[in-house]
Amino acid sequence: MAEGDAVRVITLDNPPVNALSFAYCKELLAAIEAAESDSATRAVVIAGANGIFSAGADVNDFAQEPPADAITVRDVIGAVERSEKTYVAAIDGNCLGGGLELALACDYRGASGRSRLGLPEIRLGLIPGAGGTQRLPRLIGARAALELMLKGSSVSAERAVELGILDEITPAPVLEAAVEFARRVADSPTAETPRKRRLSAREAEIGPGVPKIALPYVAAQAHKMLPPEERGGLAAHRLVDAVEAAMELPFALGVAREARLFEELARSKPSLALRHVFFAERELAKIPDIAGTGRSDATARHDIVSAGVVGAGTMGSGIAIAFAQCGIPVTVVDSNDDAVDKARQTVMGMFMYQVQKGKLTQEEAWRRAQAIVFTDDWRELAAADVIVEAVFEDLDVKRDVYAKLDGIAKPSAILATNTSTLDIDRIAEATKRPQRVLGLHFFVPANIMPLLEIVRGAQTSPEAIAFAFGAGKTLRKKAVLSGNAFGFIGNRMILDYLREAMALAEDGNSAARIDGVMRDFGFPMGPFAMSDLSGLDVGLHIARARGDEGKGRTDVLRRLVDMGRLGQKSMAGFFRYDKAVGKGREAIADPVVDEIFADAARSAGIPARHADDAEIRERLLYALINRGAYLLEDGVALRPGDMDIVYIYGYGFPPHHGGPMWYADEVGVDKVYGRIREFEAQFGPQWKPSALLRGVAEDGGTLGAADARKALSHA
Ligand code: 3H9
Repeated sequence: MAEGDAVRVITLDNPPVNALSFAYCKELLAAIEAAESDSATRAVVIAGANGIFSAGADVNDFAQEPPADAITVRDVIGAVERSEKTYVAAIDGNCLGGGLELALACDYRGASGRSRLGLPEIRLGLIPGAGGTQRLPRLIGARAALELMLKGSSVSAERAVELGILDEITPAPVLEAAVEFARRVADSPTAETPRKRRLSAREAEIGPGVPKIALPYVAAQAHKMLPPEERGGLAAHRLVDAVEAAMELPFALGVAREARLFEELARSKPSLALRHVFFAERELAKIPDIAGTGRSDATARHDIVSAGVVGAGTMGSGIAIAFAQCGIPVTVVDSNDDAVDKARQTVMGMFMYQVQKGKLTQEEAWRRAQAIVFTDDWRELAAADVIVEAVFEDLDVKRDVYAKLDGIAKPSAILATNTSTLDIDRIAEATKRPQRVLGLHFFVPANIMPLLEIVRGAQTSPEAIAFAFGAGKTLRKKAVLSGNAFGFIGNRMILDYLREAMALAEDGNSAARIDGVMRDFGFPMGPFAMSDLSGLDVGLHIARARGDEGKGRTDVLRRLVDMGRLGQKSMAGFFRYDKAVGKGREAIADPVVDEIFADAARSAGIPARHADDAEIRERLLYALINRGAYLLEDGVALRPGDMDIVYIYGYGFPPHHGGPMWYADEVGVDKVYGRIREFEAQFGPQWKPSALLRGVAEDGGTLGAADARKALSHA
């Protein structure tokens, strides 16, 4: 199947994911040109090595201006488009972004049943930029194409056939079947299987039964449903523009329009931020001093056969569901019958809800619920590979649990605590195997929130950390390593953020306004609504654990808790809630709370002081950044990107701003540092800037590029 053969196979082979980098596209173009110049070749099959068709263009290439002579995926696709030979895409595995765009330029597309296809560019703040926005609407209609590209998620081969993206699911081996098919088409084309089927030659339709005249209306509707450009919607709006071009313009002009929009987006701040998030996620599991972490090794180590959970409270049942929904049987130990009854209901309720939503079949829901066994017999934990303790947040209670587990768990088991405030080392001391003790800090609700902090104690072994990353992968969580320090990464940083929110409210700026400013920045909720959601009693408990209660400027938090205003769960906290408004989840401003702040401020002698929106935003975000820099300095966090992932997946930080540490770089570390110095002078020592931040600011550098030790040596 090489030179001289009627069907030539070109295999995409650029490990690990056959990314279509400039360098690789040069090779690919040469292979296509060789096929084109071989008169014996009548058909070309494009397939992929490495278990994947292609993950699309190489995202690293967008970081810099392409060299003038760069060969891009557009050039490769252009060559396929111009060819008079038959091109067949033989897809086996993921076929994404530029990879799918290449397949769309082929005349036929077949894929194995395990394949997944999609145009995920929107997740990188981009639009498909190699003809995808022009060919897909011509293939499946503008409406369906837009829906797929706006979601950015991939679809199964089966769904791709239904949508009309694929011609068929090809029986294995895909390549042989594709070669056979290509030979048949090249030798004896029919009306149904002609030699050429260029999508560029077709007209795009909106969708079945929708006349083309409705285009302006459909486009206006689509724009209306999207978030504003400045709040994360930039690429989505450009995508609608590109699809409109597919409907209105001849193919060549549409493709040129798409390319212009793509290049503009590739340089936009949201896309830079989202590409940072993409790579930061892939860095998470790479722990420099731990063999067995990182991509290939971590995947080899997540073989959890069974899990255990101690404590059937909200957290314990959420963690049990998280394991069960990933197919891992789990034993939950609790001797409190009421707690177990409630947990059983929670578990059934959760799986039934998924059935109602059409996400699970009745049988699957039943099977998953059956995978969770409740018992009061601790010995049933003996076989578990990992046991997560989720009992009351009290050191003595937890130490007792660990002493007991030590006598029951098998020697290889990982003993994980879900504490959010306690010292892992003090907990580990209660066992004879501190090297197998670590923190697995889940976020509420544990079965839904995608973040998991893995907390490394002083004696936690590298193997235990590698195992925990494997467990994170199994649980489909973004797992981030944290040092053993109060609040770990996420909660430690949030304390500074909440400190500033409280101080601003004590100055007479309303909670509703402060929350509104942060929502405008892109958070789904502001600091006060977030506190209401997690529970003011929980906040007070953390303040007490830290010995902070009474150290703040006022006692507003305690007053609210004393009044029974515990947050959303009691229908009142910093806001009030009404079952008739947003199902009881919508925060409604409450003048009573403004009065409590005013009264507490009067008692503490705090004068009223208006802060404008910019100050509110800066104080909250720069508090996060300064604390984040301290955590880097102290080695609690490994990389700025790790903290960005914690904030995006755990606290709703808007991804198009890249996370707090990326945002510092976007604003300019010198500027952030300058404002922090001003806040220090104006508000006090809580604003003392981190030495790392100072070093980076003085160097004129970025946190992303900073070597913490180098920057510190300046300080
Ligand atoms: C595009 O196509 C633009 C065009 O429309 C227009 C152009 C003009 N580039 O995720 P993994 C690396 S935009 C560079 O751990 P998995 C990744 O960093 C692109 N590198 O594996 C990692 O490196 P390392 C649109 C990439 O099995 C390694 O590959 N396409 C790319 O869990 C393994 O990745 C996308 O957005 C890339 N495109 O998941 C698809 N993709 O080992 C993005 C991966 O050094 N990719 N890498 O850490 C994915 O969704 C997943 O990587 C995939 C595999 C599902 C493919």
